[in-house]
Amino acid sequence: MKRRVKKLPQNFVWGAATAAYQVEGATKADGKGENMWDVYLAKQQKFSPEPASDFYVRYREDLKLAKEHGLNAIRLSISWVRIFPDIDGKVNPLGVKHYHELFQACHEYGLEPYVSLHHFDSPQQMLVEGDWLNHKNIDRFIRYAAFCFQEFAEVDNWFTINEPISLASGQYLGGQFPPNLYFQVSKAVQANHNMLVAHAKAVLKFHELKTTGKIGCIHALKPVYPITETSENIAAAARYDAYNNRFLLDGTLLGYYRDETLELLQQVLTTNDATFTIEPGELEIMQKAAPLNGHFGMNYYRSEFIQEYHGESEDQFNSTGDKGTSAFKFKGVGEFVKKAGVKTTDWDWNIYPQGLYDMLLRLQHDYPKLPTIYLTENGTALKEETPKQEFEVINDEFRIDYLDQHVDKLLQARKQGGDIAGYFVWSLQDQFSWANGYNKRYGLFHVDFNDQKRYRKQSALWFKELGQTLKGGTENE
Ligand code: BGP
Repeated sequence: MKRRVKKLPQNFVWGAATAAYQVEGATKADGKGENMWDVYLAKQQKFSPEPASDFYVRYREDLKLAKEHGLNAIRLSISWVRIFPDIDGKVNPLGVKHYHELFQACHEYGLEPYVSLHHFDSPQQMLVEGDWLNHKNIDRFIRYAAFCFQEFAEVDNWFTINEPISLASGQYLGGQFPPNLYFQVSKAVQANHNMLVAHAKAVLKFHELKTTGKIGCIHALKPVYPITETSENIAAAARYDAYNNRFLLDGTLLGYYRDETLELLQQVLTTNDATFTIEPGELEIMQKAAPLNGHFGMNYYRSEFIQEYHGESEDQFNSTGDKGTSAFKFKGVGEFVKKAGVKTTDWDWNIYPQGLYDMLLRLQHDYPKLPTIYLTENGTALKEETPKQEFEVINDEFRIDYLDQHVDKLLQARKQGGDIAGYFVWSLQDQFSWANGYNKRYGLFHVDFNDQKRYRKQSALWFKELGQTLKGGTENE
């Protein structure tokens, strides 16, 4: 098939992403405490976080593969409960040692670590006490963050929280994430706001401690388009956009919510009998932190097409990969619909690279003081069989085409002047997917979850080929 991207820009960060809970396994090793997923998955009895990709033990093998396939960076997250098994208690030296060794290995393999503090994995005690809805948990997060900033001086690139919107919506709208609540809109919006406050406080702490390096937040941005250009559908798109994108972007990058953002969000709140509160002093903190963001992570997988909707809310989640089984209807906000000509994955995610381009341009337009951007996650899931032969390379042409289209759009946006410094594919190796288990595979490397053998996919070779263009390469195009 024809490839669009031929060359990467010089000094481009070319990496792959992981998240602690999705790869590590070893959920009871070395004195680790319980996080909310340990408890929820044990109760749910459907998916197990063990063995995941056994990365806690096999990280060297995966880092070596990454290095051999042209990568120069990796996204990792620290598991909070490995550092503080008791959220208010003492530091666990074994957890600390593990991450020092992991970061050191990254450097040995020439992979720059980009490290998140929180990737969906709140400690269980934090969940019991209201997770991000409780301000006490923000203070606990800052204690943990401050410890990491001081301890892990070998890390230069930090992110605070991964995808507040996905966490809040999974917890309080769709109910796929613990505590599994359904369309509790007040909670969802409040949790988002509180995570932005937590992010801002962590940024201020980072600077107060004179930590070297850069810090930022990661948002999952989902462009939303009216299915047809009627005024009703345009309004539906604007409301969903305010809930999903604009509120979070304003809060992070401006440090306040623009009037129009709040007006649109208020429409969402009003129809859903919902409210949220900004505590005194929070906006000052957010405003102080906004210009101190050293970089910004954007995760992009899909766009949505929407039409107006006034019925009851409903979220049918496709966790199995049975195409066409999902539905999302948000009362007074809108209903997701499919657009003719736009292909979807088996999990019903629209494949729409143009959305990435549009969003990258919009970021530059709406947030002129935007720091350096990384595309911190992008990729597509496939169901894949484990090869019969040891050295067989899995044919994932569908994935290569997806990645090629998206990297191409990213480079086009960069050409328009965007300071877009890197790309991280989701994911490095096949991993445990929170609400989908193990058959939703994203990796450049296939993992046989029975014996933990790794197999290459063609996409890893494609990645390598482009990675090689970085050496002494000139500007793309
Ligand atoms: C992002 C998360 C990742 C990862 C990815 C794929 O939202 O940051 O942790 O899971 O999406 O999502 P899923 O595994 O649900 O398909």
